[in-house]
Formats: sequence, structure tokens, C-alpha cells
Amino acid sequence: MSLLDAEPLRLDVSSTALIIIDMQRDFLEPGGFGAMLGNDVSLLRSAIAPCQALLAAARAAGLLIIHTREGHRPDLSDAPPSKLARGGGPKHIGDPGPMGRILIRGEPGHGIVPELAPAPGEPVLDKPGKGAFYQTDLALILANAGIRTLLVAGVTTEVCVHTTVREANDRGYECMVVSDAVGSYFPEFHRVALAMITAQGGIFGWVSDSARVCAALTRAAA
Ligand code: TIU
Repeated sequence: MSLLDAEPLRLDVSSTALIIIDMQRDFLEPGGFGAMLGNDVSLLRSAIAPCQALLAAARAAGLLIIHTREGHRPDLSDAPPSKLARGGGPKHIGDPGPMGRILIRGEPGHGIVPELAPAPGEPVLDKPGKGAFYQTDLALILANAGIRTLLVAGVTTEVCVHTTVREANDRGYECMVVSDAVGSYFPEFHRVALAMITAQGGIFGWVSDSARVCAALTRAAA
């Protein structure tokens, strides 16, 4: 399978995984960390319905589905001081927020939005950084499952999605970023981040939309 031959998109379900990045309440819900920093969370919430469609199609096709969450230990020992110091707003990681301590594992705001709740058996990966490969067992999980291609969804397009795609690209994975299933607080960053992925003949990977990817999954599962 080549993702270059994407008309119509063909997917090998046995070597493809769906990874949904950081669809957490703290980033997506009004009153969460993202909203507290002055961001318009509706720009991220538009990715929820396409992610739901992808989840349903991926589950029906029997794909490996991985969910990630960005966050830290309650004692913050896994958070670099540089990360804790930045943010610009009145609140920082670890501070009390409306949904518990901000981006701390186990707190309500750290959880995945209920619309995209992981199903039993779907790995949920806690990551301390932006990239999903950094200090996690993602590479091991993918290798054990024989995965070569990642369908990538989640937030935010230019931060955790991009970092993960770059990490995956250097490790030899094909990445297909699902344009309407990713989102950013900054529409211009979203647009340019997607353009950067496919520039120069697919410098980091490929971009499609949820309708085409779901159709490909449905065809592959038939
Ligand atoms: N998941 C993710 O992208 N974390 C961020 O901190 N994103 C921002 O855009 N800030």
C-alpha cells in the first residue's frame, strides 16, 4: 500500500492504527485549561464529531486504536521546570483549576472527553511531552502489533499532533493526518501545519479528511 496512491485511499487494516491525540477535557471543554488561557475551545470541539466517525469506522474495521493524554504525575517530578514556567496565563500546569489540578493525571480535566471515551482494550497512553513517542511505550505497542501506518487525529494540529507526526516520520511510519479530526486554537496555524505535512512530496506524511478515511476503512473491512 502506498499513501501516495490515495485515489481512492487504500488502507491495509492489519498494519494501520488510529491514534487520537490528547482529546482531553482540559483542552476542549469550556472552563478548562485551554479556555482559561483565553482560547476559543469551539475551534477544537469541531474535531470531536469527525473523531467519533473515525473511531466508529476504525472499530468496525478492527484497527488498533490508541488514545493519548498529555499530563504529569501529581508531584510534577516528570514535568521539566521550563514547561512549568511557561504558558503566559495566570495558571500553570499543576495549579488548581475548575476541573481539578491542571493536566495532572487522575484529575477530571486530564480525562478524555466523554464523546470519545476509550473502549475496553484500547490502549490509553499517558505522555509527559508533546510527542506521543517521547517517554512512552508507543513504539513497543506499534512494533508488537506490526503497525506501519498511523491515522492521526486529535489536538492541537501544530503542537502535539505535529510533534507526534514528526517523531513517527523519523521512525519510518507513514502518517495520514485527518484534517477535520484535528484542531487548533489558531486557524492559521492549523492551515499551515497541515500544509507543512504534505509539502515537498509528503515531507512528514499525508493529509486526508474523515469522510475519505472512513470510506477507506469501510471498504477495507468489507
Ligand atoms: N496536546 C497539545 O497540543 N498540547 C498543547 O499544549 N497544545 C497547545 O496548543 N498548547
